[in-house]
Amino acid sequence: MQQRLPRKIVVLTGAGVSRESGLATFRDADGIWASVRIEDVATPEAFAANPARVHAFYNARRSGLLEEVIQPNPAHRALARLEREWPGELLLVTQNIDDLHERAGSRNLVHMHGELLKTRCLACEEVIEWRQELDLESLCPACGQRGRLRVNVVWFGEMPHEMERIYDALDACDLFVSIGTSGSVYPAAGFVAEARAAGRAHTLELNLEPSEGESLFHEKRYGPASELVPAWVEELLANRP
Ligand code: BJW
Repeated sequence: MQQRLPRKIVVLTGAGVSRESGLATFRDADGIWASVRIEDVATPEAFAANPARVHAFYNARRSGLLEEVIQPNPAHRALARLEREWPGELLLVTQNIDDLHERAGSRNLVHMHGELLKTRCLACEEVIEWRQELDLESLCPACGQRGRLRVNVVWFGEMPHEMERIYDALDACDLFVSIGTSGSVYPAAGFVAEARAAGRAHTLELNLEPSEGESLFHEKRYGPASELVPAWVEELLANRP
């Protein structure tokens, strides 16, 4: 495993970590972008042109996420265990908009692409927990305006959340681990280079197959996240100081 024992770890997760919980990835053959066009649902322009279509897309994904059968898998649970038991610092950065990391017990977590179970009011900017459907008449509980709520996710062309906190952690980390992401969407795809740039971080990829940034990782393991992640966490904790 890594050359020296890390103290500060940054873990980046993508859709692959939730695949075995029953949530679709984006770019796999059976992924979301195989049946829906990005430019129809995942840009601010798409929302401006056809908000009803964008609401319908996220309403379906929200109700899917809330189905009883969708639960955290061993990869989510292993990362929560690592946060509880690791004596150093751990920041979990997820590109996922689901809440499976929280349900598994992770707390030091950044949702850089937002959260499906929250809405944001375009009139008053309030971010509110939201588990029901959104439509053109939805009322903002904070300011009382109708039709100004949007799902609190980050679309193409929008700034991901908490970037300063993420880059500070990347610049200081000893170990960067990327799990279940294709490495095709920036800025997340650039995190491995950022973590290496300070000259300190060992970099590890855990994925079903080599990602686009595969050559930038010192170490790579390929297989399902539900197997790779618990095994890696077990190994790391067995060697803890
Ligand atoms: C398994 C598995 C199992 C399967 N076990 N593994 C030209 C060059 C560079 C950049 C740009 C450019 N033109 C435009 C840009 C910027 C643009 C971008 O990156 N475009 C690219 C397409 C080129 N990015 C943006 O616009 C972002 N904002 C931005 O850049 O702001 C400016 C800025 C600059 C610098 C610093 C700071 C800010 C915003 C991006 C928003 C992305 N939004 C989405 C939708 C969110 C809401 C929603 O969910 O609907 O986020 S798109 C979608 O892709 C979603 C995901 O989070 C994201 C990443 O996907 P992910 O997670 O990697 O999924 P997949 O499907 O791609 O991969 C899954 C992987 O899992 C695969 O490898 C499988 O093999 C694996 N897997 N089963 C383990 N069981």
